[in-house]
Amino acid sequence: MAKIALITGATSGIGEACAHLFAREHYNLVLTGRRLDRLEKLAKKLNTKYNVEIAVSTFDVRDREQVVSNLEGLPAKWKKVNVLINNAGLSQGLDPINNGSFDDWDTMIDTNVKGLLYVSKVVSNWMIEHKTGHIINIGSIAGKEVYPNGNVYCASKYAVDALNKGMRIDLLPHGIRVTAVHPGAVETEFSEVRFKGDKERAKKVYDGFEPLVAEDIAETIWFAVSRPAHVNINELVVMPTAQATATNILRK
Ligand code: NDP
Ligand code: 8X3
Repeated sequence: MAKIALITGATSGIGEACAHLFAREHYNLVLTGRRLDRLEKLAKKLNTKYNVEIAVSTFDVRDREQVVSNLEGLPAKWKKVNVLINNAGLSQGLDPINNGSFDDWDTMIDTNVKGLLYVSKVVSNWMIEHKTGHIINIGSIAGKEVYPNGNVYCASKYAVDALNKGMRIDLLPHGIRVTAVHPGAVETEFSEVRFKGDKERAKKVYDGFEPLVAEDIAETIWFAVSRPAHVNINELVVMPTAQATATNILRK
């Protein structure tokens, strides 16, 4: 029977690249995100290309009721999830702490921390019931070091780092693997979202060096998932060659 991967934030960037890669590897997929049109288009494309089964579930990870009702509402066969990729996340703004927006802070904490928790609680219980599973948490270099004006986004990703460690310990008795992947700069919609649609400002983030692409992170995730069952990669920090730290980037 084909394995199942559930991917949050599959409408774009790293999540979408993971959907392609896991479909290529013959996984059936549960694709989630808020933009239904994109999920449906992606599902159709992958189904045609790879002949895999795909369930689409549209919800906002910040909304606890929506998360629980949508996931628990899936038919039983979709709850045998082998791989959960906790990828949905975002940054909003890049401001000093005294100027930050309350709304931006709420959005980042509610999405990156609380959303990840809501999904993880539901799916880890399915994994415990089926005595198998692998949870991939997408952290960030921002969860390993704090950079100027990164404050709350960094705090949310430090929380992901801590939760990854906590999950690893708590799920140990159940044989569930837990891995964090912490990327440096990946060119996706991330910066456009951070700068609220300011494409010019977003483009400048990647000026003068070769950033990672979403497929680089999907391949890294696949490396962790495809290790033999007795191997758990606890965490991986993956950077562009031109980026040594969050702020140390070699630009031409
Ligand atoms: P994108 O903006 O391209 O993708 C973000 C995804 O998250 C989208 O599919 C979006 O779907 C989903 N998402 C955001 N908010 C919500 C929400 N409230 N409910 C449900 N889904 C949501 O960015 P990336 O692919 O780059 O980001 C993926 C992850 O990687 C994030 O956790 C990010 O923090 C992390 N990361 C990114 C890096 C980068 O440089 N790009 C570096 C390090 C980490 P939709 O809008 O349809 O709901
Ligand atoms: C995204 C990478 O450096 O913009 O998590 O925080 S960074």
